[in-house]
Amino acid sequence: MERTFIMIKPDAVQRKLIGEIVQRIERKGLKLVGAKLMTVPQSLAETHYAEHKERPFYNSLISFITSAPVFAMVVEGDDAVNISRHIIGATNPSEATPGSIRGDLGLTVGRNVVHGSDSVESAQREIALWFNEDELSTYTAPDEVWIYE
Ligand code: DAT
Ligand code: MG
Repeated sequence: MERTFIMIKPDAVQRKLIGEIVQRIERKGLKLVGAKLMTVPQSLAETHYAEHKERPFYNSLISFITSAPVFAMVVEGDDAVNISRHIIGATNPSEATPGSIRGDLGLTVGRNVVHGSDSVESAQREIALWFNEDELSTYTAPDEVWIYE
């Protein structure tokens, strides 16, 4: 079973969208195995977004992500990385398909509601960065026989 890292960004936490977003993830059939509300330390934000260090939006991205609490999650399911990226939608909400989280809930790229790991390798890196092993739960949910063949 695959795991991915999803983070509800400060804009969506302030807009009281945690429940709406978690509901979409759960209704898809994905399973929460870790979750926490936290204010992001500068060093964690910089490590998380290290690949964007040279981009013009990097400084505003770091100050945004550290400006107010985020809701960090680890989500598990078959093809969880790919499916999560699909339900999150394109990076720019103006291009995100209606029905996706960004397509329905966001308007601008600098306030695009949610983060999701972009590959299995990124997911492994980000999960290890954001969560300790003892913050993650391994369990079987009773509806799984109706979600998986
Ligand atoms: P994603 O979050 O879809 O993986 P990304 O990794 O390319 O997208 O960029 C990380 C975040 O940086 C993105 O969620 C919002 C911000 N960002 C990306 N491109 C941007 C741009 N052109 N202007 C402003 N912010 C941008
Ligand atoms: Mg990315």
